[in-house]
Amino acid sequence: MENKILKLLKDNKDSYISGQDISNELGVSRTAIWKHITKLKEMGYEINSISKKGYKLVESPDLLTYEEIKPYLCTKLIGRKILHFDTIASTNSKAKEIADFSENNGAVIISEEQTNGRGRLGRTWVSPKYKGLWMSIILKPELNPMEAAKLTQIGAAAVTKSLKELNIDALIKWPNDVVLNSKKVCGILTEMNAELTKINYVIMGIGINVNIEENDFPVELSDIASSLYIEHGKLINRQELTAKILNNFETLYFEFVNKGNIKESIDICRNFSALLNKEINVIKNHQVTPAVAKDLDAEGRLLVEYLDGNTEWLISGEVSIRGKKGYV
Ligand code: BTX
Repeated sequence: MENKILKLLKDNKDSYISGQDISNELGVSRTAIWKHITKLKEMGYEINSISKKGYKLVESPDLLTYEEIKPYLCTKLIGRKILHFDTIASTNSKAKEIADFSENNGAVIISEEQTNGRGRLGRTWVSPKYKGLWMSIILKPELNPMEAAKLTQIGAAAVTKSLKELNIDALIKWPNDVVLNSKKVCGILTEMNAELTKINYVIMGIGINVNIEENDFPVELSDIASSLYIEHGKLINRQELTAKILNNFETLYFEFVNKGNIKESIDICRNFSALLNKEINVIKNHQVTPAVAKDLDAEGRLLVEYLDGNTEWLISGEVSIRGKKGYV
């Protein structure tokens, strides 16, 4: 009901709308409307109320709700349903719970804060309140499970393309990080529930350090993590960024699942790779092997050449860059 009232207020943003008109439109009592307006105010909406005139929306808070993202959104499916939370353990975990029991293809879970944000291999993802973008997209593609790893590349391409549109030149650290000035500003966690030949669902979790300030990161991350704000020097509109990512993701994702075409995504990953032609460490089962990153193929695999001249195509995995700078 709050969303319906908000929509009416936004549709009438230059004038007052009376409680009676809202009540007639939505078929609920004026007392109920007053309660919902109070709730909206608690959420941070600034709403003027004048007796005999009604209500007028003065300012909206910086929240990642569907109502606030919608003006920038031009998707058909992805993000047309957004479940917004103020605080949650992990959007990926919530998305899994939802995907287990309902259709919800293309639905997006967003939380202003995660108390147990997850990275790969059980690692932690720091997710402070109101300053990042912590979201998970529920996908139910008709793909062979072997193809699912490519979805991470599509996610990374969508993030990088969106940042370019905001004049932020980020690079992709294959397979699942986006870096800016050699520091990690985004991580992607793709999780799948599948049978041998059929995907039940994929959860694409995207975490972006948007307007985080230096002292929001724990000290142990200060050398490797940064935010768009720290590196770019300007506060970013999180609602616009979220919509851009969903818009770009949908285009690249539909191209792949409907037409089998992943070229644009791979081109973005290759053209904006933080790894290609660099000396890297390939880390497998805690074993670190120096190599050079040579190429990214049409399947999204990374070609590496080891010091003994042997080469290997990596499907996904852990790599770090050797050399002057720590993380990349
Ligand atoms: P990853 O395993 O590649 O990276 C995790 C590592 O990155 C951590 O061990 C830590 O060193 C570092 N790290 C932790 N927090 C941050 C941060 N905010 N910025 C930069 N570096 C950090 C990458 O995993 C995948 C992360 C996905 C996060 C999203 S958020 C929405 C969704 N829900 C959820 O629980 N996870 C995903």
